[in-house]
This record gives sequence, C-alpha cells and structure tokens, in this order.
Amino acid sequence: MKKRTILTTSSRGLLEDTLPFRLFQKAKRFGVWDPADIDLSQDVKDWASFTHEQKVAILRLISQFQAGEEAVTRDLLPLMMLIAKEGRLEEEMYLTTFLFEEAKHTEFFRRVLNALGENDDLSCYHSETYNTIFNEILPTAMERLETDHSAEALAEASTVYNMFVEGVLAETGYYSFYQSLEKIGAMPGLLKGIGLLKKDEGRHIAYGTFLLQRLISEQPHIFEVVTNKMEQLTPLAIKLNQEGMVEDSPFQVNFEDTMNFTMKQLSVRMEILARSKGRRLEEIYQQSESELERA
Ligand code: MN3
Ligand code: FE
Repeated sequence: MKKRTILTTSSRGLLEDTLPFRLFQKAKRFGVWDPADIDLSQDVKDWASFTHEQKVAILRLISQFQAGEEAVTRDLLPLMMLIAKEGRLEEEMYLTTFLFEEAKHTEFFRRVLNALGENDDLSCYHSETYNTIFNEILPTAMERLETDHSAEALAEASTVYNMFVEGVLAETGYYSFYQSLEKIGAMPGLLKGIGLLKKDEGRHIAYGTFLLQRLISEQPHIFEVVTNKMEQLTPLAIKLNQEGMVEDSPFQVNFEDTMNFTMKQLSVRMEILARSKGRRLEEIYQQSESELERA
C-alpha cells in the first residue's frame, strides 16, 4: 500500500503566500454570490419590448454561454483529479471553488432563460464550429487526463480550457453582451450576473496561467506545446465569430471590433505566458494576481 504524508500537520503547513492559496482566499470572498439573488424583473420587461431579431441575437449569446458553462462544469474534474493526485494541496483547495463557480454560472444562465420563458431547444444556435470546440475538442482534451498524466497532456488541456475557452471565447462573449445591451441600458439583471461571473472567470484564467507558467518553468519545451495548441485553435475562434455574424446587427454591434477583440485576447494570453520562460519556479509561485492579467 502506498504511504502518504499529511501536509498540514507537518512543518510545511499550508503554503499561504503562494498564488493558488491567495486565489482560494479571493474566491471565498468574491465567488459566493448567488444567482438566485439577482433581480430579473426589468429584464423580463425589456425582453417583451425586443424585436424578433434582437431576441435571436441575445438568445444566440445566452445559448452559447449556457452550453459553455455546462461544458466547463462537466469537463473540469479530470484536471482536479490529476492535481489532487500530485499532492498539490493549495491548488486543489483553489480548484474546489473553481468547479463551484462554474456550477453557479450554469445555474445563472438557466435562471435567465426560465425568467424569459425561453424553454425551447436552443441547440439551433450552436454552430458547427461551436459544437466542434465544446463537444469534441474540450471534452477530449480534459478526458485525456484520466489516463495521460504527462506535462504535455496537462498543458494542452489547460490551453484549451483556460486560455482558449475562458481566456478568448468567454471574454469575447462578455464583450458582445456589453456591446449589445449596455449602451441601450437593457437587461440589467443579465448584465449584473455577467459582471460577477466575469470576475470569477478572471480567477480561473489566473489559475490556468499560473499552471501553464509552472509547467513551462519546470520544462521549457512546454511553451512550444502551448503555442502549437493555440495556433491550432486560432482559426476556430475566427470561424466562430464569422458564424455568429449577422448583417445589420440589431444592436449595431460592429463585427470588425469583435474580431479585433478576439485577436487581441489571443495575443495577450501568449504574451503573458512568454514571460514565464526562464523564470524560477519560486517567482511563479510568489507573483501577484495582477501580474497574471497584465500584458
Ligand atoms: Mn464560467
Ligand atoms: Fe471558468
């Protein structure tokens, strides 16, 4: 039988000044908002005043987020399991909040749809590229961790999940919601929830960035693994935007602006990771949360 050592009663204790533990502290303070507390009464009124085209545009966004939040909730466990098996206690502690938050995001969008009375099948809003990413690439990369515990498999999984799906696609989605609804002052409950979940996602992306930096610092060739994966995924982000494009956007959203935003996210993520090349492991653990967000 394998014998293990308990960490918190050893002289090691908890590594309280490391980034994963600090993210855990933050999540306990800011990640505990309840979707049930968000007032959607004005949203219901606004919805009734929307044109058919406006409803279609917002339903497309909501349905993509709804399915996306469900996917990240269902696909995270293999990563948590691997981190736990490696005995990285502070990272595992942070990840308990990560999964809890994704579950709340899944609940949030369903609450919005229920409040709006939109109970039909929404899969018509999931384009071919959307399905490829969320129903094939993401679950495959995550499930691989059940049997493949290599640094390469972990780096590819985190690149798909944290850098691409969260760092590029979700960020573009928030941008589109704000571009559509904020300037006309509509659906304040939906926007409030999006503001809260965007902050949760900031911590998720920060963890993914830390994880990849740690892997790169331990094995420099992992940077190439991440770059290759991102290059493979980039055309899908472009296609996804194109498939969601409509002529004469009912909210006057500029397609070029959205595409530029996506491309900027892609380059920012890689710039931040590039900085970890040649850095000592200790520095990676000690860095501040804001360092992970700055390009
Ligand atoms: Mn989420
Ligand atoms: Fe997330």
